[in-house]
Amino acid sequence: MKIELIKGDITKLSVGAIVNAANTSLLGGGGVDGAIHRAAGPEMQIECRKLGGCMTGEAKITKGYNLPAEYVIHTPGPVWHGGIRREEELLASCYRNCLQIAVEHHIKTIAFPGISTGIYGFPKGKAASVAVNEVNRFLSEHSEIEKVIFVCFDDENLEIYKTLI
Ligand code: AR6
Repeated sequence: MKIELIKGDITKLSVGAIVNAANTSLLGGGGVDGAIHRAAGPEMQIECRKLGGCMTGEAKITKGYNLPAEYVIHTPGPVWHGGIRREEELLASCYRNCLQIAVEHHIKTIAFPGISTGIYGFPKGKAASVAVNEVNRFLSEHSEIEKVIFVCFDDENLEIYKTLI
């Protein structure tokens, strides 16, 4: 099985890359984004500033600096508007683009938080099924990635993912 499920703090993981549920400025914020920037240290924000932001559904990579992870892949997920603004499609594109960047950087292990399921209000069940479907689809077409870890911060998300995997 290439997919693993864990409960915990993504900033503690010693993996090739962790994914940051960012905003389009890429300059940091609350939630997992704040935690990742705090743990990585100020140098990561300096690198982020040079990236010129990122569109929703796309992704950009930086080094991990003081994090145990080698890289951070930053992706702004969609804000949930009730499902009428292509939110599911945009969320799927976040997962796909992060995995594509990982392949391009020869990253073998990548850990995802529940992108958009906090401050951005995406329903957790819908978001988890988009995440699992998109990751499965990508892994079936690309053998380079050895492990994808879904990191659940709370029990509710953990239970949702358990039923899907
Ligand atoms: N490790 C793993 N997961 C976490 C952690 C952590 N340390 N902290 C929170 N989560 P959110 P969004 C989970 O709000 O909804 C920021 O201000 C959390 O429980 O971090 O994509 C950005 O700058 C939830 O399931 O991201 C944007 O403005 C998931 O991570 C905006 O928030 C995502 O919650 C992005 O909102």
